[in-house]
Amino acid sequence: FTKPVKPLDLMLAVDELTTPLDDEPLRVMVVDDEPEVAAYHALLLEAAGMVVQQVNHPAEALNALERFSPDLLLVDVYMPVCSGEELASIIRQQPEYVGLPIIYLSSETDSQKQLSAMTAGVEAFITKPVVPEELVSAVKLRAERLRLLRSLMTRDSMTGLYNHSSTTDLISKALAQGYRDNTQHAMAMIDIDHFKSVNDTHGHLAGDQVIITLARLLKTRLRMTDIIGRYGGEEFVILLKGVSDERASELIDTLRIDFEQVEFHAGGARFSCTFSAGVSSFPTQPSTESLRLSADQALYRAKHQGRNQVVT
Ligand code: GH3
Ligand code: MG
Ligand code: MG
Ligand code: MG
Repeated sequence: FTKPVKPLDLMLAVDELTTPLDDEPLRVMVVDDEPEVAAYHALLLEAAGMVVQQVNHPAEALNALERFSPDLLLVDVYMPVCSGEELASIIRQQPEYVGLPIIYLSSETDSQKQLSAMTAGVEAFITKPVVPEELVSAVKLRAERLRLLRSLMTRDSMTGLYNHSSTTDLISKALAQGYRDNTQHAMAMIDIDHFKSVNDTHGHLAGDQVIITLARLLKTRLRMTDIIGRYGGEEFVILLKGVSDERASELIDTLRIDFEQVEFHAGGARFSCTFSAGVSSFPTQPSTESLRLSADQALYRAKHQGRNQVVT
């Protein structure tokens, strides 16, 4: 939390922010009835930097999917209990796995059988024994494509932060977990002050730069596990996990002071900006909606009392 950030660094690091792909290793689930074969394929993929989960019984595949949440599924076609084809069509019936890439491993070269597997929702075939580079590149290509698609759907393209709907989804999930673990969380709602006049005076591009810079500040100074979303145009919602509202207010206040000191440049002019914030806490506020409402009311008071302040 106390990582110091020089204002200039904030301005220069924008490229990093707008890259939607994260550096988390790709996750692959290998389903094969033969443990040695699964282990060999896992080894090849792990050597290429991926995280692999092996499953030897198709019946375990669905549960394992939910726990492991892979970016790709590598399935052996011929398994005694249930064929890879059957498994693929069961998985494809679950809405959350509609887009999950599935690659078939098979010694089958019969094109008719391959076609019927394709109909079950399989994306690609790899013939056994695999050529290691072929396996790795086929897996990588499709898993990365899914990552990109997912991030396009959940991230705001200008700042790389979560967009409105994924912010709400993630917060709701965090609250459900919060009930199970009996933990407290705080929500902060941040809104840039007099932003219309920034646009009017310095232009829309300068306004964008301010938004990107604030996003960058939030991303570098908050924890990886905190949920940071661009909720609206110049409005941000943050879920600070495991902290009280007092602690959250202190933290957001240090960010407020840092942001106030950033000097922006536009067409020869120099200017600075401020933000106001409202903070609410869970489980005092028991739902995403009531947290948001309470933070919004606090934000309203912060604006009303003169802006550039954090109110709980
Ligand atoms: P207040 O202190 O009360 O928040 O005043 P404000 O001027 O910031 O008021 P308000 O929140 O209503 O205005 C937000 C403005 O932000 C209006 C809109 O034109 C501008 N805006 C929204 N999204 C963007 C964006 O992506 N880029 C730029 N440059 N401006 C944006
Ligand atoms: Mg087999
Ligand atoms: Mg606003
Ligand atoms: Mg505003």
